[in-house]
Amino acid sequence: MKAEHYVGGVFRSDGPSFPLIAPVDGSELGTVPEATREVVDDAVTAAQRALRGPWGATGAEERAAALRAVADGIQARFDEFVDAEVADTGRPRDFARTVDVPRAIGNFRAYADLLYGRPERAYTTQVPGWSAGTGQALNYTVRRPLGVVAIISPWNLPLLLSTWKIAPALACGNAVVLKPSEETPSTATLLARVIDDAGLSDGAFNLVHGHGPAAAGEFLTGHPGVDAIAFTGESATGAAIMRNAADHVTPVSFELGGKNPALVFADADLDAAVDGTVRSSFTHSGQICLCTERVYVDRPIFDEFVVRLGERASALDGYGPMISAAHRDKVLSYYRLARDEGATVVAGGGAPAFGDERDTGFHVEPTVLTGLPETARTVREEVFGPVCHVAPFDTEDEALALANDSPYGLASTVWTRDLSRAHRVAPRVETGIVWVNCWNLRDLRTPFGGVKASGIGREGGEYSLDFFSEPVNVCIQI
Ligand code: NAD
Ligand code: 6OD
Repeated sequence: MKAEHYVGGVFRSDGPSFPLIAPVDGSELGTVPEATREVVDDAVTAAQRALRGPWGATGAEERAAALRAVADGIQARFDEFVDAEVADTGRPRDFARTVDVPRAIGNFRAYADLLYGRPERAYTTQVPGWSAGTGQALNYTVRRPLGVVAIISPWNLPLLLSTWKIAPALACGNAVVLKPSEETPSTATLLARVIDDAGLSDGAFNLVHGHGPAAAGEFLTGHPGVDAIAFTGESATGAAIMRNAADHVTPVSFELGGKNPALVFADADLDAAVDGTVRSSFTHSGQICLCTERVYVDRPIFDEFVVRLGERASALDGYGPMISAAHRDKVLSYYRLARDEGATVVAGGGAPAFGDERDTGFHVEPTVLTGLPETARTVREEVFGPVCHVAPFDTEDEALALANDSPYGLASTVWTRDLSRAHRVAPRVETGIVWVNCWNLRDLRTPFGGVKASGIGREGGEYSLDFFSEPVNVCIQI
């Protein structure tokens, strides 16, 4: 797969490039072009031109048809998308087949569907001389696209998370410039091919590859021609982007990091809670922003829960690698730090030796820790690997206090069979998403996002359409 920029309807790969490394075995997959400031300028200019041209004149029905054509195009090249995602990320093939690619198709279909039934003019009111001014007025609201939207996406769910923003941005009539993660450029390039084949107007969707700081990401997010930024990634990167965007007061939607808690009450279905925590801590080797890294367990079931979770973690196989050597080293440094901080390692704690080609890849063991104080860095900082720390609690209030004592607030899971407790506890957990007796069960229309350092704004369904369009009030005096 050859990574290419896609600017104003033209594929190009001029300028410098860097190697793309396969995380599964460390081999070189190819090279990726690094967008210079000129390439980024060209992409923003192409997007602006599209908005002044045919793309800017499209109606909702035409855009819905375009989104469906993109969904069909991904479906037609399903296996190529799976191959590209597996090669870039090293994830199990089944995950790409059942999650990444179907969800990308679902993102385009869902926003095409949502365009129907959404009035472009909404909420009409008659104001009988009620405020400043005289006479009666008819007010109505028109929704306008924001303009050029920069989308910056991470490596952990490359296609899923970029299409999660591209689809609603295009649905609302914006022009998009996507900069995917430098670690995972391939499905974005394939998507550009599909969009090109689907016949969207030149410049409606543009793709530039490259790094973040002092590179394509920074050039794009600080560009005066960018009207909005939708970003997914680390909280520290979000802060850097905010500073960069501040000069132009560019609006942002941020989906950021987390240190997600799970609360397991003694009245929970223990089998389900153990199963669920194995999934929530170790799916995609912990490289999903929603993964659980802190587990708080009611003291009467604490010992049994820890033993069972440890056994299950030790028995996991077929798990994928960390995305890069640098990320593997970061995760292993937290495993060492945990020991230095006094943790008991119940399972894992190092790098596996497979005795095959995977040993040159970037794998780490699924790891379960106990015994750390809440002040330990391993308990407070996002590791973004297959690791969780398990600690006991004695009361519901204590469980909530422990869960909420974090700078982050993305997602949480509550395990209980007591309906009253579920309703009592869920609204008090300070996270944007609370799952009860499940994890990562997603309806694309629900609000998705974090509180505190985990994000700004909500996306999903109407929430995305609200971010990617601007309500404009028209007031006509009667
Ligand atoms: P990252 O912040 O390092 O990079 C994300 C993107 O930002 C990449 O495309 C990168 O090139 C770009 N970037 C980096 N520095 C930049 C800068 N100064 N200006 C502009 N762009 C810049 O994140 P990552 O390592 O790719 O992803 C893992 C992180 O993402 C974790 O913290 C995880 O929790 C978070 N995440 C959050 C969500 C969510 O929905 N809340 C979803 C997925 C991942
Ligand atoms: O499922 C989604 O819509 C979504 N945004 C998931 C994010 C996962 C983070 O890694």
